[in-house]
Amino acid sequence: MNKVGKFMLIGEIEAGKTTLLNALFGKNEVARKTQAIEFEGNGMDTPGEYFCHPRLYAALLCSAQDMSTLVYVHPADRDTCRLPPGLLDVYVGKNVIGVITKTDLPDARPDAVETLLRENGIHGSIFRVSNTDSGSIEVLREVLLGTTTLTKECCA
Ligand SMILES: Nc1nc2c(ncn2[C@@H]2O[C@H](COP(=O)(O)OP(=O)(O)O)[C@@H](O)[C@H]2O)c(=O)[nH]1
Ligand SMILES: [Mg+2]
Repeated sequence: MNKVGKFMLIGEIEAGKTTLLNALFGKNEVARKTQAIEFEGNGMDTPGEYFCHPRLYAALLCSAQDMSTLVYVHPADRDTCRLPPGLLDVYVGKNVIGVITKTDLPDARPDAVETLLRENGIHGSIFRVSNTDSGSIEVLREVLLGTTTLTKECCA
């Protein structure tokens, strides 16, 4: 069993990372474009660029060093995944979980996205959220901000 501890949100630009972090911490502000790493409580937000450009992977991995949990964020309406194979498995012993955002969109396909995430190496729990559904945020808040312990399947 692994504690969530500090967690880091990673994923492509516009995946909904900043909106999610704000919602988790009850901040009602509209997400600005994330230009640098930002902290909120035990959570870390990262710019999508870190994830999209191979030359910036080092920055991402460096920031991930102190984190116990890596949270890969992917929108429900995007059916491609640019997660570089093995990137999240670099550190042994971290929890690697997935969050599918924007499930409220009319063209959301969360089942297909969940399959995509599994194919791309997200072995741990996968949560589905929408910022229009406070219940979905509450479930994730319990996991990331609460005292829940993740099961072994979440460990890379
Ligand atoms: N419909 C919908 N839009 C969302 C949701 N979460 C985020 N967005 C929108 O998606 C866009 C990108 O969000 P942002 O949090 O900045 O993404 P980031 O680049 O991953 O940090 C913004 O216009 C958000 O308002 C959601 O659950 N549903
Ligand atoms: Mg952002």
